[in-house]
Amino acid sequence: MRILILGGDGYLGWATCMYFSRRGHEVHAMDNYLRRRAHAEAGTDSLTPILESLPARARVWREVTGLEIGVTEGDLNDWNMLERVFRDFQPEAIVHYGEMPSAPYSMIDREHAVFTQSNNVLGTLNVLYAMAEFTPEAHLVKLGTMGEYGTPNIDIEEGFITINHNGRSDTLPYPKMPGSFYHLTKAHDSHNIHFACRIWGLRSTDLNQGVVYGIETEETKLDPRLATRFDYDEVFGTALNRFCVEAVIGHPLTAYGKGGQTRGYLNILDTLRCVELSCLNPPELGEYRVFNQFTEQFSIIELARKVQEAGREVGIDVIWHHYDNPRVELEEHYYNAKHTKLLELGLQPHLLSETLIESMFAVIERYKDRVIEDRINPRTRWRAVRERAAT
Ligand code: USQ
Repeated sequence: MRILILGGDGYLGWATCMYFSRRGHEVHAMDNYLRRRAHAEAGTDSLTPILESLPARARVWREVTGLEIGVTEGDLNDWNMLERVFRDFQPEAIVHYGEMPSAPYSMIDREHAVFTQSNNVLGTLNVLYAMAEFTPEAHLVKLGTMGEYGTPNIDIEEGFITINHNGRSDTLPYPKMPGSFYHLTKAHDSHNIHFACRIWGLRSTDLNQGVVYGIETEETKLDPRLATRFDYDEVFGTALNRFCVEAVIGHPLTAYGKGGQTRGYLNILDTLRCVELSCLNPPELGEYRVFNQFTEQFSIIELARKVQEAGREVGIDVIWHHYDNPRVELEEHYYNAKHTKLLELGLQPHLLSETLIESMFAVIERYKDRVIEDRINPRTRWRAVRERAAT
C-alpha cells in the first residue's frame, strides 16, 4: 500500500514510517519540523539523540535495511507543496500525525494558542481538500485524542452515542468537552473530517488515542541511529514517560494536584499495530468512524505507584510529590471509556508491567546525562492569562 505519513519526524511518526516500510509498504514521510523548532526555542531536547533531519534518517534506514522511505520537508499549510506530494505519490492511505501535539504548549499564551489552532485545524483542512481533489478514494487515518471527550460523568462511547429525546432517537457524535486549546483542535478536526466524509464521500478513521508510553520499537532497536524522539520536558513530555525519566534521575515524580486524574494509556507498540489495523481494514467510501485507541486506564497515583514498585525491583528509591496543579481539570472523577473496536479487529495489547517500566529505566539510564533537569517541573499554567491580568 502507498502510505503517506504526515508528521513523519515525530515520536510516533518516525516509528510508524519504519514499521510500515519494514512490512513491505511504500512509505512517504512529510514533516515541517515544528517540534524540533519548539524545542530549540525552549532550550529543551529529546532524551534520545536523533539524527538531524528526515533525509538523514531515511539514509540510515536504507543503509540498515535496504528499504526506501520517501521524504518531503514541508508544511501542510503550504498548499503548493501539499498538492505536489498528493499528485506525485498518490497515497492510498494517509496517516496524519502532522499537528502540534502538546496541551501545555497551546496554553502558554495567545501566540501559542493561535499558532496551535491555525497549524492543526487549517493544516487538516488542507489535507481534506488535497484528498478530495487528488485521491478521493484514499483513507485518512487521523490521530485524534481521547481528550476530545474530556471527563464526563457518564461512560464514554466510541465516537457516537444513541440519544432518546422527547420520544425520538438518533445516533449522534459523542459530546466533546476538551481540556486545552490543543485538545480542542482535535475536536474541531473531527467535525471537519466528518463533514468532508458526508459531503464529498471521503473515508476516514479518527483514532481517539490515549497517552502513549514507551521508548523502543522493533525497528528502533535495529540501530541506535534509528531512535525515535522521547520527550520528558513539561511541555512535550507525557505522564508515564516523564515519571520514568524522573525516577531514573532521582527527581520526585510530578503528580499534579490530587492525582486522581484518570486517562487511557497504551504502549507505543500498540499505537503502531492500531494504525496498521486501521489501514488494512478501511471503512467504506463516505464513512467516518471513530476508534478509541488505548488499552488500559490509570489514575496518576496508580501510575506513580507502578513506577515506584518497578523502581524497588531495580534498587531505585522513587518518591513523588503532589505538585500544585498547573492545569484546570477534575482531579477526582468518574472515567469509563469503551475501547472494543480495535480489539475486534485483532489488537493484542501489550499491557503495562513492571518489566516494561524496568526496560524503560534501562534505556533512559543510557541517556540520563542528556536530561535538562530544570525543564521538568511544571511551569505552564492554564490560568496564566488571568493571573497576568490580575497583577
Ligand atoms: N500529569 C501529571 N504529571 C505530569 C504530567 C501530566 O500529573 O508530569 C497529568 C495531567 O495533569 C493530566 C494527565 O497527567 O491529568 C495526562 O497528561 P499528559 O501530559 O500525560 O497528557 P495530555 O496533556 O492529556 O496529552 C497527551 C498527548 C496528547 C494526547 C493526549 C491523550 O500529549 O497529544 O492527545 O495525551 S489524552 O490524555 O487521552 O487526551
